[in-house]
Amino acid sequence: MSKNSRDALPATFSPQWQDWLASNIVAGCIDADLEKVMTGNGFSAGFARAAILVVRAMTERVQQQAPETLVAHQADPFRLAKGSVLRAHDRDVKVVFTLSNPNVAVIEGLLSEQECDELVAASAGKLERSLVVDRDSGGHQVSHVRSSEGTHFQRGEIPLVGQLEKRIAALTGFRVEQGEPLQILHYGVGGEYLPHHDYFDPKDPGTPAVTRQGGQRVATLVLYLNSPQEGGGTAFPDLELDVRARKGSAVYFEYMNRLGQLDARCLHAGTPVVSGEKWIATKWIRQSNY
Ligand SMILES: O=C(O)CCC(=O)C(=O)O
Repeated sequence: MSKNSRDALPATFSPQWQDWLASNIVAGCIDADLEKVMTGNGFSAGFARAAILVVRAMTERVQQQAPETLVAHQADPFRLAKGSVLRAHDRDVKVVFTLSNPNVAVIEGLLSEQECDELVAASAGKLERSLVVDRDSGGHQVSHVRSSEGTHFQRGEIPLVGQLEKRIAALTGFRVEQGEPLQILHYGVGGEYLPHHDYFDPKDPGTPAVTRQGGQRVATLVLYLNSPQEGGGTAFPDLELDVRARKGSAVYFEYMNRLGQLDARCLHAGTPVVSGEKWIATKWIRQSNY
């Protein structure tokens, strides 16, 4: 068999699926789980096995021949520079803090005060207790880890959400379609979200189910819709970083690099609200269209 034919991918295997496969292989997923997701998305088992074989062979060859390209957490150059004022679709925003490796940025003025109030008002009547992903089944459940209530807006569900999604896409470089529905959260006094990762652990049995649509999560933007009186920031214990919640500002962080490696240092927590209340909007971004 010639070198080229050994590495040939099935003709109808899209670049998005190739990226999804390569990044999950690098992240340690086993063939049976990958095949399950692919067959669940309409590929035949034979096609899935062939694609997995080819992409695994290519990925492993890169790992052997160019290990320096696979150094854990090697960040891509960050697009956001501290101090810069950027045009985010229809609004100027200011980057007030950045960290590279992992890429983290704090951005001021992503929403105006009036826009924050509008999102809160549109959410207030439909809040429900927040859930977390069950790591075994991929389903959702109530947990003490997360004492907030929340709701979601589908992409573009109301004009303001559509506008915000375009701003986030302009800033992050990810497509609007890669975003999950916008989550709105409300925490009362004592409310918090204990330290967690937003990505799905490749070793968890429930992960293939939650990554079937859109692949792994790659980045998060947490936008503060009010300024709590005391407490209620976002803490990154491994980065020794505490972000203060300020109305209209956001913290953005990336935890998957181009090679599909996940960065555990993006562990983060919503710290307890000491007085007042806290409102945020969270946008989780996936590897491919969600
Ligand atoms: O409440 C916060 O500041 C963080 C929220 C969060 O971690 C999340 O929505 O994933």
